[in-house]
Amino acid sequence: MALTALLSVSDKTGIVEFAQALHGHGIRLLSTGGTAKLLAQAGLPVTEVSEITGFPEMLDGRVKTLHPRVHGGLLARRDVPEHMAALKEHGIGTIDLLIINLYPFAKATAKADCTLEDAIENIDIGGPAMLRAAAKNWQDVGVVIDPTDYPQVLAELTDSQGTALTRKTKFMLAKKVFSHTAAYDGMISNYLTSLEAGSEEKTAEVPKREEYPAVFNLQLHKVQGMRYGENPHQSAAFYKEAQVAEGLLAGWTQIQGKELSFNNIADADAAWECVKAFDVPACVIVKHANPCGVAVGATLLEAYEKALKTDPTSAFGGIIAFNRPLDADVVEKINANKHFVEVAIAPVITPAARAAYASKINVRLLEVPVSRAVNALDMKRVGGGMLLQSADNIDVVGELKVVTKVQPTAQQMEDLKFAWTVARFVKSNAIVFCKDGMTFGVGAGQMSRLDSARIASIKAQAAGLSLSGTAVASDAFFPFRDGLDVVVDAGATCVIHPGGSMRDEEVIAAADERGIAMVLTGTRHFRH
Ligand code: 93A
Repeated sequence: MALTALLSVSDKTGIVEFAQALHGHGIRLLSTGGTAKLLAQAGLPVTEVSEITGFPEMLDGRVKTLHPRVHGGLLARRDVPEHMAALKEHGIGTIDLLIINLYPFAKATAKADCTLEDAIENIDIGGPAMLRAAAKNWQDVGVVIDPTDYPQVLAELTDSQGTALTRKTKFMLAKKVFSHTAAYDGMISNYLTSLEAGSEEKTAEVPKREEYPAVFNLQLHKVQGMRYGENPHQSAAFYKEAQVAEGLLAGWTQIQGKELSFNNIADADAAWECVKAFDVPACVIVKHANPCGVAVGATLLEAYEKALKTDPTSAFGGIIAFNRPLDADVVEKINANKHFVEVAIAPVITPAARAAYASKINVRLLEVPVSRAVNALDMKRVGGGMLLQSADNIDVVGELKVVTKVQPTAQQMEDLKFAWTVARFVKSNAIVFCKDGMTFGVGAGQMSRLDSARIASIKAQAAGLSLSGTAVASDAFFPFRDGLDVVVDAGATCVIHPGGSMRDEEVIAAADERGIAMVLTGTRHFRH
């Protein structure tokens, strides 16, 4: 028997072509007002839902499809004789395919002048009800919420001469529906709960959405459960932003190795975000979310060898990221160094590099498409919830101001910019010694800036590196001159930091007294 499809879409892109193809397979078309009109204009035979229900669309379209003749046709189990008998008794036909997209709530509320009334009218009721009904009855109804599924659906209808979708596809489509309706309701709830008490009457005072659109539109989808969390006794799951365009999770491909762990993903993200910040071949080695070696070079091999020198002890068992295609020469060097890494990431891993890594079955190899686009959001876990903010994406080297008598040389300026870029990816308080496109000492995550400075120089010494003539970046201002004295004592000859302390003058005077160059960025890069 011929199938029946109900089409009801707000975004009508591609719907005529899709309906034409359905019609070509002998499928009967049912539709709501606006969609039906469009299909009829295209010459398609279409039955309006109102003809079936015997009710006109009413209440400004608020009630179009909320009727037993629609929901009975979607929800009846074809394998339960009583269900089919009930349909027959009431003259209800089955609906076998449902094609829907909902009122554009996100789009409407993203507009700066959206009033509460506009928002409310953009809450779809009948659409989600039909979607949920069809998805609940997924074994009998194919339900399409995502236009990118149109080709697959049509291909299966072609294969079956317009009679059926595969069970696998129907289940996949149903899962998408519940993710979609959950996110849709989440969005409505986020919007309403964000309104100040009383602002429901004074819609003009509703907070401006354009100031935090990404935060406001946050939608998460569960990708999978994980074997465990940060520690083996913690349970964990892995979620992805629904509209993620950029970042580690946007499109990685795992080439080899065990399943990525919770810590692997967190560290891989830190390494990837840092290595992406460089325009020239770069290598970043991360351990416990902090870079323990960052370098640039004429080639990736040079960058790797330099990055490893910073802290070879910590680099063992770390995560390594590259911003250029990874070839066999680098992998062979990593292997020759007996440098075990948990994860290696690059935009491309060449066949030769894969072959060179093939015997190291525990190393997880990730290919991640590189893009200059930046993550929109940063989230932090706190007891009972999370904090959301726009990501720290500010241009790393904006306006720089030299404040000392000594001017930095061109080479020093290069080193300072490199150090400042790295400091953004080091947990606060961050002190980073650099020279010649390489980190020489990284002090991370200390409660006092002075201790970060001390640790960075101790680590450089332990790695056998001389800090003489290095450039130092500090992620926030020096509150006192003591931190500055530590880095100059260690050998630094120029320093970059945001400035902005009450004691800037005292710190600048100390820099002049010590005869070093100091550059202020005006931008702080705390990272917790
Ligand atoms: O106002 S509703 O919540 N009431 C309904 O009964 C209903 N049925 C379908 N909105 C309803 N829809 C939605 O109308 C669909 O989800 C779709 O977004 C839109 C399509 O309307 P039209 O075909 O008239 O353009």
